[in-house]
Amino acid sequence: MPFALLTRPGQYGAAVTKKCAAAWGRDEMIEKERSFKPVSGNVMPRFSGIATFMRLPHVTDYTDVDIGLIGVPWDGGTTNRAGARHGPRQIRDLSTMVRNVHHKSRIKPFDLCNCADLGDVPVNPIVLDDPLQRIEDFYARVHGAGVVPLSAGGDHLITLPIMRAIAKRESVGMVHFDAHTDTWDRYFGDSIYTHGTPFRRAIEEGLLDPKRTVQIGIRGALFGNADNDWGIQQGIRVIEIEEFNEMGVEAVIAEARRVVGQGPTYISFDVDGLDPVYAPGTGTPEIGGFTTHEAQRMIRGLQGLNLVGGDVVEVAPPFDPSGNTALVGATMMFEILCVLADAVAKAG
Ligand SMILES: [Mn+2]
Repeated sequence: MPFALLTRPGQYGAAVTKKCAAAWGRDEMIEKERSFKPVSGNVMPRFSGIATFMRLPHVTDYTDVDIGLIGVPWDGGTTNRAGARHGPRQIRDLSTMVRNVHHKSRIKPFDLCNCADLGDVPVNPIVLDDPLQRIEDFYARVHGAGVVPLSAGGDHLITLPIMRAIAKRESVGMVHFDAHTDTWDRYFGDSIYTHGTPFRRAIEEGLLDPKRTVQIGIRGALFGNADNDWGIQQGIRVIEIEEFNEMGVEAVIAEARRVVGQGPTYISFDVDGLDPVYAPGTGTPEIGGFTTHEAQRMIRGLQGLNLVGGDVVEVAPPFDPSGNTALVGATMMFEILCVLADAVAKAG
């Protein structure tokens, strides 16, 4: 095994559970089956232990895993302010704030599905082609094992090799939260792989169905009109922030659901879709974005869709000494996890 096993399913087992239940009488303590469950903050304090996503067991054997939480610490596609390579580690740290039950939907993702931290993709920070292949290979193994991926980037280019691994046989639709369309063509002459181009490449490669894609929160100055017009010409439903504000959250949810329909759908959440007052720690901030709570409501509104994976990208800790952007990223991962676990459980 390439990695040490940090925590094992069932490591904090029935004996500990019963003892703690007797001491505190808490409901979550008397669950019989602790495999693939987060370590309770009432067994091991939330600030302690080795940080994994949402305090889940870290596994390298994917047997019995339904949803895999994966870090992709790579920002080699970044065209301006690098730093998202540091995202997964700080998101793991801040994800210890997450608990087990969604307060609004009452979804219990860790009861619905076996969730685990599958670790980080062992990327190469020096070059471009090699890490794209490494990411694709990692996700091909995950997908081949029947595990649904929920990822933490990394810059937005990571979504392209993820789609290469999971959407080869059947293209996916996408609900895409972002300030930018990421369907631009090329940078610096002939560079076709950057964090501003993943979805043009994914459409060209037949991985992403533009007619089942909705982009929400788009804004910011362009290099040229073609930056945004190309995607619209392909059939993408682009909801710029001005239209978002005119429509309101409920109408945007209805429109997103109409666009993606019941086909397989991926959720991609770029934290720069949020206003930078909520997420300053990102490489390409654009003012005038949606709020954290609007984002939470929109993700919750995707419950019941045929969801096949998701990611939260562009958290760049060096630009946010407070760490709040990573907390936002971790919380958006939990929001996505809840609707994803609901979908995976119903798909059986
Ligand atoms: Mn993006």
